[in-house]
Amino acid sequence: MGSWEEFYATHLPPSDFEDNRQLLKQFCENHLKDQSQNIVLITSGGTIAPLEHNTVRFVDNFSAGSRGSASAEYFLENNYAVIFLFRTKSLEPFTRHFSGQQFLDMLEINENGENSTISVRPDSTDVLLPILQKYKQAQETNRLLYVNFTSVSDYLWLLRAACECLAPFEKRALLYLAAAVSDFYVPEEDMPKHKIQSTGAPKISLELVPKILKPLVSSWVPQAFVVSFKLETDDSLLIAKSRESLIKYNHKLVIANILQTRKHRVVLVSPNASHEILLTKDQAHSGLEIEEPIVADVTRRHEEFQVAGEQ
Ligand code: PAZ
Repeated sequence: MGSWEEFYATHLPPSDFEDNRQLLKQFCENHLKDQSQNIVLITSGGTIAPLEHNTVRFVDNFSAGSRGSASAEYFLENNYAVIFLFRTKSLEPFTRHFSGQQFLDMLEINENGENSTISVRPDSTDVLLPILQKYKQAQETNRLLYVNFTSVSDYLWLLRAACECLAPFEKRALLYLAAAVSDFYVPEEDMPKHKIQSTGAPKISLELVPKILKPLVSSWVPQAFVVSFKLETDDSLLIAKSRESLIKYNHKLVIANILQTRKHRVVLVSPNASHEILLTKDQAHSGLEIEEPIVADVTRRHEEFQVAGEQ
């Protein structure tokens, strides 16, 4: 595995990097002045590892962005300013509630020739209104910034840029790293320029992506409250791997989950303890999302962390 310094030295930033950096800078400057404003960076969705420079094929993963997009809404409800760093075409806060044709089904046409209008079906107002109100409130208070990425390299560039802007918030900054970032990639110098031809079975050799939590915790945002996520498919590894990560990177919390049960069970692993959040079937049927108690717990810990720092 190459070092993270080597990664940035050998991989170009995404083409819209400067624009996004300016947006991040502006958003953070606007909120920095208010001493009572907490801010969270949420990463969400998977990353691709391209196999060609002119990318036709890539290695991807399962992540839909449900965790990150739902959490963003709950952080807004807890009065955080939210930077939502998400994989292009993965779920986003507010629009995540409507998939496929669901949104169109909520509308009706009031026929009047050229003056026809559209309105929300009366039986859909109850669903749409609260979501729209919360979305508008986030927009009007300028508390939600969307920044998107596709490849693991784009993600790493944007993550570092976001951290640079978050560092001045010190303890008020919370990093909630829910994205499923590829552990493997093809370095740019080893990638063919054009589409791999199907004249023979290709030999693709993947390298390890450098572990970015190390510089992030120790140098980029050393005073922030950093929460990482750990996904496993083997339950017997979950807690041990989470503890290993806490010891290695020295951050505050790992939220551990298993692929198949991630929507109703997580374990919050801190250096001294672990705490399970488990949704009952009734809670899940009544519409409670696990991100609501997760975010309540994380914001409480963030608050305690800030208060402890003042003493
Ligand atoms: O995006 P999603 O809701 O489908 O899944 C969420 C998740 C499992 C990607 C997230 O909870 C997580 O564990 N992220 C970190 C994955 C890892 O790198 O171990």
